[in-house]
Amino acid sequence: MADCIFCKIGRKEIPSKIVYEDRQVVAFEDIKPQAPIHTLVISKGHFATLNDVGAEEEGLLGHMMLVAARVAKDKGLDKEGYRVVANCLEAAGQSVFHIHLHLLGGRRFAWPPG
Ligand code: DGP
Repeated sequence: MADCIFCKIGRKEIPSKIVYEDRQVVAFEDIKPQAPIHTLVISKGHFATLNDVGAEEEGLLGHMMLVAARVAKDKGLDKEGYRVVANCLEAAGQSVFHIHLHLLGGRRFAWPPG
């Protein structure tokens, strides 16, 4: 999508601190971190929300989770724990309409979430 900010980050048209990249995904640091570690994992392909991802993308979604776990391990969070979140639509707090996982760590998190 030409005007999607995360598509632009994926194409390197907008700078970001990339920590991992492969054929399907890019992981980069969140510009407005909510925890000492806050990394986003995005798909390279454009899907506005989780509602727009079909069953044929099961592999992509699984890959995004595995990349989040891999980055968590790279950042030393695998022992103390971390949270992986996907917000879908405004009521859940989605502000960028391109699917992404938030990897959050480095502090304790409340449950239930706010
Ligand atoms: P969400 O609200 O779940 O859609 O999360 C979007 C996140 O994206 C939010 O934590 C802030 C982050 N973000 C928005 N614009 C940019 C940007 O241009 N660069 C980076 N690195 N992060 C961004």
